[in-house]
Amino acid sequence: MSKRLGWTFVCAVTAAACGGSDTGDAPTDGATDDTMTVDDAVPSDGTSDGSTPDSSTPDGSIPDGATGGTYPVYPGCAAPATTFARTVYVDPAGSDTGDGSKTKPFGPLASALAKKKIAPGDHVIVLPGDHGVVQVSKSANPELASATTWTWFDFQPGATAKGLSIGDMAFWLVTGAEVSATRAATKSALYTVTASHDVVLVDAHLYTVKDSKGWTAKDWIDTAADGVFLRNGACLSVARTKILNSRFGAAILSDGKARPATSMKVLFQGNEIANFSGDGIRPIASDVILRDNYIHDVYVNDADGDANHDDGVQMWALGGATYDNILIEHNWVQETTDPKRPLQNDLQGISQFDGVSTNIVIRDNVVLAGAYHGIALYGCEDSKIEHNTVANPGSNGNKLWVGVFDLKDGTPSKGLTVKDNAATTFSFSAKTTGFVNTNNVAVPDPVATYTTFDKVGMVIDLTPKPGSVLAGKGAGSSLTKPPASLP
Ligand SMILES: [Ca+2]
Ligand SMILES: [Ca+2]
Repeated sequence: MSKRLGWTFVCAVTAAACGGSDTGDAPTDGATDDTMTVDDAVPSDGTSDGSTPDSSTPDGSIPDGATGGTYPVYPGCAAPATTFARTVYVDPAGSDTGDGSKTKPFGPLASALAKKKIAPGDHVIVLPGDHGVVQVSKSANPELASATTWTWFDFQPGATAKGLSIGDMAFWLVTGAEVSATRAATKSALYTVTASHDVVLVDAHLYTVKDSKGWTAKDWIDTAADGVFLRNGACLSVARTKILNSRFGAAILSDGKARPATSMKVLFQGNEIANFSGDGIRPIASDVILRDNYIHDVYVNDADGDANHDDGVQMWALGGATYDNILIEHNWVQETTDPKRPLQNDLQGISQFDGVSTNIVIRDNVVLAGAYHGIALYGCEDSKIEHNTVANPGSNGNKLWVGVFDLKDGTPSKGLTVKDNAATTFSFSAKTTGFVNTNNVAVPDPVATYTTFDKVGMVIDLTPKPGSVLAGKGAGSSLTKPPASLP
């Protein structure tokens, strides 16, 4: 394991490693994360947008649609099976001397796995009650590792687990899982998949606690578990899943440096990350789609003891890696839905500050946040930022930008298309090559521009008012109101 990977793993797992110092969010290979101060975040070459359009900018090769219907998967990946070789029942009140039938169910899922009661291709009906720490791994269950047919963990309402991890496996469908544990109790995230392919999680509920109202800053940093950790592997889906009261919502991490090793084919779609204290989603891999997610309510700032620079979505490419083909589409990122609650923090929206990624498409998102970087790419290539809306719903007066900057070593971004966005302001490095900058509309006064922009009640309708600077411009996101919360 390289030094970088070691850091990343530790950071994904251990709160203190990610937030204990001013550079706590920084990889150990010497590059920094987003640890710049707000002041030095402003590029020295200012806000010029005088670059000339370049029609050779690629239009991106990212496939548009998810497939698989009920259980969405990354384009080209296999849809989960709809028929299964056998149906078995697991029940916390059952017995491992049972035969797995409805009347004589096996014991809890963790126990049934340990006693090798589950076979490849099973439809496992997980009955209500606590099923313990559920771990499926090649080392513990070699009989499951070479599966060529789908196995289904079908959690029924009220069926819970204290952790769910899948390692070196293939063709796994998990639905309806309710997974809860504190940070100290999880070895990794609440849901962890490593070195596996074709693993689909849908309609899950992952949380540290259901109600974090009484949490202190320390609880947010040290007690909150990470939600999702996908490391290596391919064709991994997480959909319609609620991640509640977490430290880092989701991390998608390839240990590869270049294709094909970096390709993870992750679809992270229709999820809600509600109440988190670190970053919402970290896509650090090639071939990733983040779509239709609702990321909201970040907690604890530097003064509270958390030096993490919180981002809604943060990419990076370090240690010689280049990641490619990341689509961030139709997501809603909102720093807070309740300005009166304690432990607010200024959130950065969608960002890459370190290293070169290529073919990033950031399209049709809304970012309502207060830490300058509404959408910011540093040194990326052949990428697009289009039809996004960025605004500051807070009272700190920060002018949120959509920005394209140089790498920290001064290498400019190249092949960037930025068009049809609405933001408080725009900030583009004049060194950017192959730069297309069209129809980006500055919205200095969101209250005057949007139909409803109530910073007190946090009621938002981003439909442009008639006659406003944005009316009729065709710029900004198609999203006008926050998505509904998942149950
Ligand atoms: Ca924080
Ligand atoms: Ca961050």
